[in-house]
Amino acid sequence: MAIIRKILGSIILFFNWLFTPKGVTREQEEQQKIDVSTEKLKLYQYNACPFCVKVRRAMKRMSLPIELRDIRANPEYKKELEQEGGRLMVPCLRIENEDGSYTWMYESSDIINYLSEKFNVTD
Ligand SMILES: N[C@@H](CCC(=O)N[C@@H](CS)C(=O)NCC(=O)O)C(=O)O
Repeated sequence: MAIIRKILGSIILFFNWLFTPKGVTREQEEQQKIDVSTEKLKLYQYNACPFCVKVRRAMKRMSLPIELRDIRANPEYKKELEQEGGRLMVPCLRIENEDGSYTWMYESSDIINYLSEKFNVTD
């Protein structure tokens, strides 16, 4: 089972690499504002997870440089996700609120919709 998952993961990553989407181009000033705004966002994920690939591709299309937190490579991120997010499921977007608290958003489609609305990009 682990081998099948590994093979499928490699195939997904290969096609993702082959058909890497193009990002939107913005005026430098506008992109800089977005870059600052995305500092409040962290995506908990791992490389070969198909739902994570879906979100990463959307981020690429929208040119959003959101920090990726690989839960397989870093046990601290895994612990944070499970203990603070409440569930060990990826992808999960951690959103830093105005008051410093965090909102943990699960579900790839919800994350993509949130990003499209926040950054005004139709994905
Ligand atoms: N409906 C979810 C599915 C996410 C999902 O199944 N993620 C897998 C990895 S690819 C996972 O974390 N599974 C662990 C679990 O469901 O507890 C989405 O679209 O984000």
